[in-house]
Amino acid sequence: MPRRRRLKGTVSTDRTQVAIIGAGPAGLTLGRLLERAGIEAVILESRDREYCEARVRAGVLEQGTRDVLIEAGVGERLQREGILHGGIHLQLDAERTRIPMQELTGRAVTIYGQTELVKDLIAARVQSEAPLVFEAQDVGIEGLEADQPAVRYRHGDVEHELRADFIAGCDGFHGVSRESFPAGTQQLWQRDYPFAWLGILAHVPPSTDELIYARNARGFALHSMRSHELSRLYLQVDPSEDITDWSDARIWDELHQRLALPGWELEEGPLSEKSITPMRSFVAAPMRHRSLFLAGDAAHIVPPTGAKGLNLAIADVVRLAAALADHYAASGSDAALDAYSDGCLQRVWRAQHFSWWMTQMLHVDPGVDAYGDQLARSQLRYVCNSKAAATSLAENYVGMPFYGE
Ligand code: RFL
Ligand code: PHB
Repeated sequence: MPRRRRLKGTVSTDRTQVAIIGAGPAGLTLGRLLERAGIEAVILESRDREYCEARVRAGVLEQGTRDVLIEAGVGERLQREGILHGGIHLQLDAERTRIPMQELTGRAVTIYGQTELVKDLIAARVQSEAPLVFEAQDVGIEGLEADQPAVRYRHGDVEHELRADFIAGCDGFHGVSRESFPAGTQQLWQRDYPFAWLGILAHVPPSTDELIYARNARGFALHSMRSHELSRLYLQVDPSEDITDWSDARIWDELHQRLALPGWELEEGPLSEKSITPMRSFVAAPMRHRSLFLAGDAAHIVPPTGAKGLNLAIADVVRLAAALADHYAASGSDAALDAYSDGCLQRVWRAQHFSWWMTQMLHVDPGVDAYGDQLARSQLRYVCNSKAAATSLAENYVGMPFYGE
């Protein structure tokens, strides 16, 4: 735990119904859903607004996620600028196959950057003047065991104590909320992968209509996009790679080799973002301890190959908001709060399996023997050639119906 600096005498005490830690997709969406339900909440975020709005991460929204955002009144730009995709391309060596997801499942995904989504949610909260504190420092949770939960933080020179009925830990994988569970109250599952993703944003129209997930002997590559003008591409690299060793020319050369297809050209453009992200699977359960509820990356991480992380975060908070609404309703039932963790975890484990499965099928694992390599290639070929296998992939990719749908 970080040491809290006590400042001479200035402790400001506030009260709210739900204290939300973290203004990522989970915290901001929860704040919005609670606001619509007439439940008070304060969102505390350690970073500044510019940083939160600039973080480049996810880009694929499940239909359930899209529907929730529209329903919550923050989907206006998403509907205007988001690009609906009814399929993805899977490529093995120089063979590319379209998986017609919408045809197979009746559902589609929307391409819309997490950055844009976060901007929309922040703008909506600022407009409604609901409390959102950026640069909240040394955030810590107290009073859980005594059922008098409070979040302590420092803002500028003032120490704050925010008392709440409930605390929502939406502070991502490196946040403080999960650490506030007493020792021994959570079970953890984790798997690290022997590869990472090098991601770029390229200012060039995408060379493809729909995403391309490609595997060849050199490794995995993904051609995604953010708009009709902006491409997002990824390369599988060793986790020990240093981004400074990857010149723009080297990245494009590798992308050309991994995405190569006779008669198809990958267009190059200037890069504005370049980073390497390690890949990990992680689950912490239960997702609740007394009045503290975890949501999103604070409780679970998936490798991005299945495009599930952001969508899981939204699915969690939809369930949490509904459960809190039940609690505060005149009838006052806590059944949904009690069922929160188990309910979330069913979806979480499905997404865990799907993300792992996509990852091992599409990446070249340096630790796997030649036999294992052939199994992964055979699985990919099967998905490309069997309607039953393709339907299973598509059903997971577009996402299961949301709670309450
Ligand atoms: P976030 O987004 O990490 O937000 C947590 C927020 O909490 C703040 N925070 C604190 N605030 C106060 N006090 C503290 N002590 C705090 N500690 C942290 C942080 O500053 C931050 O603002 O978690 P959240 O809201 O759960 O959202 C999860 C998603 O961001 C994540 O799952 C996705 O980005 C994962 N992901 C993808 N998900 C998809 O569904 N589709 C995709 O296509 C997809 N692509 C991706 C991805 C993640 C990637 N990276 C970089 C890991 C692609 C990549 C490359
Ligand atoms: C992205 O556009 O950032 C993206 C798309 C699909 C994935 C992961 C990331 O599976």
